[in-house]
Amino acid sequence: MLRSNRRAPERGIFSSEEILCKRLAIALTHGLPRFTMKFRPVFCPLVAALCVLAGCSKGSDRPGAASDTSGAAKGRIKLGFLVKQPEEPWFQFEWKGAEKAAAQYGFEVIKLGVPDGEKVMAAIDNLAALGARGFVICTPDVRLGPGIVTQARRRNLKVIAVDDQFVGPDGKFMAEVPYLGMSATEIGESVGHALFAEMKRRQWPVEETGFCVVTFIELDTARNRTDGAIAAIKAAGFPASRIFPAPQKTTDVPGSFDAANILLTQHPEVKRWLIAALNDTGVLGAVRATEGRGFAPENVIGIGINGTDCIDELRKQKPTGFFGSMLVSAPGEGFRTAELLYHWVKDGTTPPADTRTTGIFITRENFEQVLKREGIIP
Ligand code: FCA
Repeated sequence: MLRSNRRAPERGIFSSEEILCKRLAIALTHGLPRFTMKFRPVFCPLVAALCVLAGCSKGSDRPGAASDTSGAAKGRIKLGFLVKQPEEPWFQFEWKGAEKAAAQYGFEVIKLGVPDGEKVMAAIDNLAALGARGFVICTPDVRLGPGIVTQARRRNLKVIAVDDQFVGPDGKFMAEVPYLGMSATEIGESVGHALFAEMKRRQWPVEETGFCVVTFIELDTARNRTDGAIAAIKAAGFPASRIFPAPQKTTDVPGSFDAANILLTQHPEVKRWLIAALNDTGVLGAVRATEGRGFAPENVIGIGINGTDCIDELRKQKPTGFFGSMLVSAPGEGFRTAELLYHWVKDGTTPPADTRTTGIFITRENFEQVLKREGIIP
């Protein structure tokens, strides 16, 4: 699980200066969103009110929202937790972590799915109408950052960005918004190292092998991860000429399936594929594409990132081309960001500007054990 960024644990959350020291450790351990840009700065208050009245903010884990509005909850601090892809297990696990923090500290968490800019603005108004004091958000588009900050200030809500860091109008990260996310380059590098090691173990001839990198360069954390994987495998000796980027239009399984399918059509000469992407979902889509083209699982090595969106895949009785994943603690990130926000609202403690998490390599061999140990599965 996640630990304080002061104590530099084996894995977890780290301040940015601790990251370099962790790079080697990660390598050794191994063991869009819909990019809707219909950004409307003014959200009709009537819609917000109707939304509240219609109970949009009540419910369970379904994509949408959940809020404990029972009598016992009255008077408690309310905090929002907004995620871009509520259907992705990663974000559901983040919500679970936030709920754990809420139970521990006695605040209320309001969970909202925000797949596009319009929904983000609606959610902020909704939160204000419900009396919330702040929110954690993984935005559907990092360029919404300035608009989100303006709207949150107007509503007197504090904001923490999780996973996807806000980008300002100048194209630079908005350092004034506290951020917690993956140490993306390092985690990507560990994917590259692990792919190369497994390729060697299987004694694949390099001249028959291709590296399919499903990319989403619009998002910094995504680009850093796939760039990291490419840099590491090149440094290990894999030829640059056999590395093939496959840009995905949407960050879901169909998006990466389509991207990989195009690549496979372009390279019928490749007999064995290594696969990386920004996350598990990206690798899953590409693995499905190789299956559709008749590649046997033993001729495919896919390694994802997240570790939360591949549990069913790794549980399949027969191994597939999805070999493993770099697990990062989604519940830990949810817990920590919600906890930081709570302290900020309650005690005025400003969160650290930039906190990073690291990964641990899981495969069919160890995933049940590691996920249990990390509190991700019971
Ligand atoms: C991005 C990805 C998610 C997860 C998160 C940490 O938001 O889309 O799948 O990897 O970073």
